[in-house]
Amino acid sequence: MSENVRLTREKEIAVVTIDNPPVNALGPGIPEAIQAAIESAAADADVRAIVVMGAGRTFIAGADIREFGKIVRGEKPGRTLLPFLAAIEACAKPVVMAIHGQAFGGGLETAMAGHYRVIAAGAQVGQPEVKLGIIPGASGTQRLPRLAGFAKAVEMCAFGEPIGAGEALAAGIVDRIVEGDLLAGAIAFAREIAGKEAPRTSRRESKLRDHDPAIFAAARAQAQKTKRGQAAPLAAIEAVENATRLSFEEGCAREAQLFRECLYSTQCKALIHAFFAERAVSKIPGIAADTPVREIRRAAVIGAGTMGGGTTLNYANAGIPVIVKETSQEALDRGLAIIRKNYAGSVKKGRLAQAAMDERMARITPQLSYAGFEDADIIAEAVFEGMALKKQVFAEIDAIAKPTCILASNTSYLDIDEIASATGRPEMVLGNHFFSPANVMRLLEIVRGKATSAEAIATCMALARKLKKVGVLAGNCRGFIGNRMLGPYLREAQFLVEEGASVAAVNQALYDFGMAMGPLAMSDLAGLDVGWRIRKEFRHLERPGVRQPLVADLLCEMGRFGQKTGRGWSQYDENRASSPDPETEALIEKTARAAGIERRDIDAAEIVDRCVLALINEGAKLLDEGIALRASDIDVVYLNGYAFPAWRGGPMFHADTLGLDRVLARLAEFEQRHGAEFWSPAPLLKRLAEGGKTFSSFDQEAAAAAGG
Ligand code: 3H9
Repeated sequence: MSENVRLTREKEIAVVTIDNPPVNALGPGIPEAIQAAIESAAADADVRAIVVMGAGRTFIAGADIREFGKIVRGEKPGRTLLPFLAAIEACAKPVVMAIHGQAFGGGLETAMAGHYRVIAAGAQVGQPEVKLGIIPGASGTQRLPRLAGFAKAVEMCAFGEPIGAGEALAAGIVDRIVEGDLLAGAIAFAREIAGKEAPRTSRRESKLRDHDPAIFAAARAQAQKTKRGQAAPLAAIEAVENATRLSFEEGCAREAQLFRECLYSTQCKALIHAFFAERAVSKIPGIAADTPVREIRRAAVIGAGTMGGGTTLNYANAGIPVIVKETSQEALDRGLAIIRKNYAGSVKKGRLAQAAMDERMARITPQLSYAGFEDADIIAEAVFEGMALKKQVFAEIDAIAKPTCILASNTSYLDIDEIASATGRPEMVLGNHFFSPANVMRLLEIVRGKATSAEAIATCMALARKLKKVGVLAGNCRGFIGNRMLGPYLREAQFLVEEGASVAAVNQALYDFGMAMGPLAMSDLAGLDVGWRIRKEFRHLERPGVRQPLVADLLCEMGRFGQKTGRGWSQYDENRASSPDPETEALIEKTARAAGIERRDIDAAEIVDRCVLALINEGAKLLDEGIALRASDIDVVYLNGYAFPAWRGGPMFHADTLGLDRVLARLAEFEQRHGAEFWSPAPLLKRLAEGGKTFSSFDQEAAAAAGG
């Protein structure tokens, strides 16, 4: 048949097996080969029904995403899957799709073109295209409402979350769940239906009758809220809604049009970049894919504060027994109460079963001593951010931990090598920097010290996956990748208010850019005392005569730590709703005038450029210094740790979108107006811009040089 599609026989049932690793994507030639196999089986007089399934880990993960960029760049012609799907549906013999792993995107569209679907108990189906900035482009928005009704179809196409086998059965998307051997179950099912008239999804009408307009209005409202700034979810809703008034063929034609509009958008390019960036992070030059990885069976966490508690939750959620240690019973009780409250909240919202909460709580051992630490495979330190304390803790755990135990610090700024110097095993010491709230944010920065072993890094990368995080390797410097870049970003936000922008205007401009919240709102949420403590730690490094933000320290001295004290950059009511704080605004103005800072009107475009270009310029310096391995790693950090808008692809991809020559020109303007100290362009950025290159081309060249 074809290298990637096999046709075999189980007596009167033909079996078509798609074998296109890693995920059976519908790359070039695959749909054609599937169609040829089905047609050949149909032409065989001895065949009564046909089963289609995937080899390996999944059914079909969708269209081949790598092809989209080539189509948009004009390197390949665009193609439609509609004739392929129509041919499956038109098959004279019943076609049973047997789903395991995932039937996603074009995979689910293929499954729905079959006459029946059976599914393995643990499998998922979904139309995740919106996560890539597109919509289902091969009849998904028309077939899904016909099988599952409008409410389910809108939910799946506009928000992209997959559903499990049970939900798919209840919705009418699949016909049977197979427990045990899927192929055997699919063949048994095929024997049952052989000879019966095969239902065609495109001709089903019953579920189309119930089209309450409220479904679409509610979905649009939800998309404006949870997918703010994104075009694809709204296009997906429109495409599904078309099925209320257009024929199947007309609906598909309009869907194809909307699909194309999305495909050629910058948002799609950015989201596809984000997809591959997330998968590139684990490829680390110099660390072979087969580097031995230690299994983390037991963990211990030191500190039950915000980060320690979140880290403890991460381990317990991943099924890893975890000890959490504090220095006083009161702190321990407080930490445990927050953990319990967190789980109870999930139970109340129906996201977690009570039994699962009990199981997770049972994995957590709270205590005041180091008892049991000798059995831990990883010890995660999450004590206050101070070098002296960290070194003391590391010396203590070094004395107790087994030789193979990884010693991880959750420090967000401090020198990993200096921390490691307190131990006799610097090769086992690294940073595991979670982002607050640690049980929610997906980012885990894995910070490599100069002695950290490949094995410790590989183990933490694997651990990140187990904890359902994205692990990104960072070099050792003050703030690593994320927080080092955050420094200039927050600095500019503060300079802008000193120069005359209001706190609300700065927050609003960045919110409108797509950030989950503005920079000063974020500082208020994190707690202004956190930065205050860090500034004190590093005060000796401040250079005399260099401009420093003036107001944050004053707010802290007044006990205004942000949301937790009700006042900070803004003021907060008991429901944490913010409003401008006239006293803070007056303090900013008075302080700025006293320092001789000229006050002026500043528009939103300048606010965004000052903050975002500061971020980008620092990112370029990190790349040049080798702190970040790839520009795309920086994007992954900002998308998963700082809620940078995914549809902009991350700060470095955004810079490429703006054009590095334009970025460079704007940096030069700022340099002239605000001085070279903060605005001299990173040498790498300058080199790339002057060479007509991009951060993406920099990554590609680096990968090629590393042989990847
Ligand atoms: C679509 O279908 C549009 C349609 O409407 C039709 C339009 C005409 N293509 O994630 P993993 C690669 S749009 C190409 O690490 P996991 C991935 O890059 C598509 N490559 O594994 C990685 O490569 P590498 C809609 C793909 O087990 C390797 O496979 N579908 C594709 O954690 C393993 O991936 C989606 O959006 C693809 N479609 O998760 C599904 N998918 O090893 C996207 C994966 O070189 N995929 N790769 O780094 C996923 O959600 C996950 O990959 C999946 C497996 C759950 C399938």
